[in-house]
Amino acid sequence: MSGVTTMRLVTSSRARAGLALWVSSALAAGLLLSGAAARPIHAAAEGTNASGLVCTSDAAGGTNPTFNLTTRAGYINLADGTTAYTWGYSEGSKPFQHPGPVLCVNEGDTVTVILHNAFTSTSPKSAPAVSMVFPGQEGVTADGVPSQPQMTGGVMTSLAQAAQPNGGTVTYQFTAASPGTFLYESGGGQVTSGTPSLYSSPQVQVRMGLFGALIVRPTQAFPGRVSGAAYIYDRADSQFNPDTEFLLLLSEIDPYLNAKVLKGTGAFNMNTYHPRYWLINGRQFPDSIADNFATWLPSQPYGSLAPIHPYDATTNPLPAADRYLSVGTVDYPFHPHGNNGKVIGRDGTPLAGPGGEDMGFDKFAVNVGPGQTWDVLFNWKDDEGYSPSNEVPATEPDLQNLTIGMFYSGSPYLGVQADLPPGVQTLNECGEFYIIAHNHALFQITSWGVNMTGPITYTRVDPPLPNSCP
Ligand SMILES: [Cu+2]
Repeated sequence: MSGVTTMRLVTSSRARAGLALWVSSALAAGLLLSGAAARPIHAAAEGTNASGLVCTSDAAGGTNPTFNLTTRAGYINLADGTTAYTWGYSEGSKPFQHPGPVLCVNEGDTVTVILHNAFTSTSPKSAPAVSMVFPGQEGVTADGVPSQPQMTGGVMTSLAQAAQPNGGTVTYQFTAASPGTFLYESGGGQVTSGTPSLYSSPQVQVRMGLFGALIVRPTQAFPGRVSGAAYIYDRADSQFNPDTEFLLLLSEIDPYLNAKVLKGTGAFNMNTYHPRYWLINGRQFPDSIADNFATWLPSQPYGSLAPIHPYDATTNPLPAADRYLSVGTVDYPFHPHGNNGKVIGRDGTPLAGPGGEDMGFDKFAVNVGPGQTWDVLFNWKDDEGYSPSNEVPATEPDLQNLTIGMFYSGSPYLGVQADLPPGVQTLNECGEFYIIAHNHALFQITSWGVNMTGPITYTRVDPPLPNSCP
């Protein structure tokens, strides 16, 4: 190999100091909102992490959190250049976002969610009542009484007590009894008289975007627990690297339904419902790999790029965590390329035998069904250790016989950058590897027929720390 540059190594203290300086100045300049954010930064606090799970926690930061969620309507960008009229839950008085904030709580917390229905007859025109349900949580109350289906004129019109439009509220409360990954979503809107409308249907309200993720973090003592470490469940074998925790909330859009809801009048036959767009965390590729809070996606704050480092028994022994959730209508067979994940939990339940035996299993494609959540641990191993001194045992074709993609560093070796042919551009910053991860129902990685968009994201394997990655 000619023209190979060696990886620039700096000491870890220098790298950290440099990173800290860069981060503080970048924060001051608002640069973390651009595509040039530093990695790795996954501090789980809203507005600071360029990639990875973004937690919304209780504003006061204490136990027994309270969240104020407000219904909003707005527009999201889709990968074919169009927009979709969508609904969402936003925190407090914040503007419309899609999907709703990721609510992070601790096991045992009494969780209070106050739903404010800000829908009015001007936005959206249908001004429906809206409720919330918390699948997987038991003993949920609404305004102090059991949360339960609501009937109007002998017809069930909502799965829970609903907040009426023009400022109605409902206070839901439950004890987050079990750790894991959960959904929250609309249970529809109870109509006070007459017959249920299209717009009050839970099916339609979830399709319109009234959903989000709820993360319950474990707090129990258990054998092998390391104080301060991160776990998915109350089990030592569910430990993961908290710098590499990722959310993949999968959804879909039928633009005809959204257009009908925007218009706010008339009927829509749900038997003709036919999604044309599929999304991860409310975005489509390539926006899916943009940073959290990318400025050009003001209503779609959450990215899904997954930056990790190679497994190393000493410096990086813990796996990354993927939390998959689906609010779709059909199975989404999601598969990270080149990697099995270890499925350790489903629907907020650890995969364990009656004696606590580890019943987790390796899986290539993660087939996330409607309403399901899957907790998956994974890492990436540089098993062969290929480097310029341990060359790939195959002759690389001449540059003029190659078509080089935009994520290629010019070298097959992790952490190495090399010459590229004239005119070839690269987004590869430090010899990192990009490995695609996508919905394997290939017709779903489209946007109304525009191919290679939709639920596609990437695992980004950076060279081991310390590295020269910006
Ligand atoms: Cu594939």
